[in-house]
Amino acid sequence: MALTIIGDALPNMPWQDRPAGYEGVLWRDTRNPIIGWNPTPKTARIFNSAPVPWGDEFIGVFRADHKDMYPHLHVGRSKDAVTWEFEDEEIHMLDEDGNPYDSRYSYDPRVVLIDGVYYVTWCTDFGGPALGLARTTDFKTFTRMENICTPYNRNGVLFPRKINGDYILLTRPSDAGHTGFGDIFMSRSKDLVHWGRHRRVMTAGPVWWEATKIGAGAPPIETSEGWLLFYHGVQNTCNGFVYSFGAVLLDLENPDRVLYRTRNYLHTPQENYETNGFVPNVTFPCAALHDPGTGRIAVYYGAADTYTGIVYGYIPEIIEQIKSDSELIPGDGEEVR
Ligand code: BMA
Repeated sequence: MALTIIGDALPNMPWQDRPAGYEGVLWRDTRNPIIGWNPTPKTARIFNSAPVPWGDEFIGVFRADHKDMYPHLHVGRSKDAVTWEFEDEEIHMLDEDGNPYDSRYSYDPRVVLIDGVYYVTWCTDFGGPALGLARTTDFKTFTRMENICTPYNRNGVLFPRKINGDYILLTRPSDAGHTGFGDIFMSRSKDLVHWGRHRRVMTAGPVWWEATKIGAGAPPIETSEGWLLFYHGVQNTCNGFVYSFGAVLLDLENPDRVLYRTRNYLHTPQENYETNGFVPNVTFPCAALHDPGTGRIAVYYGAADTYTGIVYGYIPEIIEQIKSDSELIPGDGEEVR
């Protein structure tokens, strides 16, 4: 049966063909890193970020670490999703009553469009890292909603549509520091305020590249084979954490069930801008652009907590790779409460 990929046509998404002789299903943009050091006067590094289509162009919410090292969220705009212009001033949010509601720090945003509204999830300071939620329709005014959860949690990723009347969210409970553990969980909500029916979706390990902890990456992409989710996996080495990424297919109706899971990573730090920087050996996906007609996908990832890179691939090939290289681990495919 032919694969169906859901989503709006995006023929203007960035693209480069697979390099001759390259066998992997994800290949790097030759212009990587597309964002380098000191991208604006106030900011030192922009990485772990979330572009989305915006009319014929692109817009996004970007993680920018300032020169006092605090991370904040900034708006960026681009005609081609490769060359970006950023606002030097961070996003200042308002609460539902129109009062200022900023966070001491904000990082690792994900953006998803649901029923005409863009929702931003990110790691916010709530007496410790927790998940924040805001909505916007114009990327000028951001209305901050109730925080999704209490500390400690990171990597909040919303699905792009409700399933059986529920908003669906992936999270990764953590600790206050650099967290030496972590599984991916799922919660449901009718109103984006009250979350419940929590389930464990995936556990870390035992394969070494993802043995220490895992976290959801880009918002899942709906296909007839299941929800395609890119996620990061961390290995602890004698030289510190190494962040790679892989992918899974989740059940369409019950996305807490893993159908297939790559045994081998799909991407790992290898190029200089991935292995050297503020935090070496980190590749951290937070967004993907895709064009259903051609099956093309561009995954955006932070590199070494310093740069932003893009890798390209074809969704049908990635799905084939996930299925042919799949190894489920205990709990995958079952309902885990
Ligand atoms: C995680 C998050 C990410 C970061 C990664 C590697 O815990 O803080 O923002 O990219 O560590 O430093």
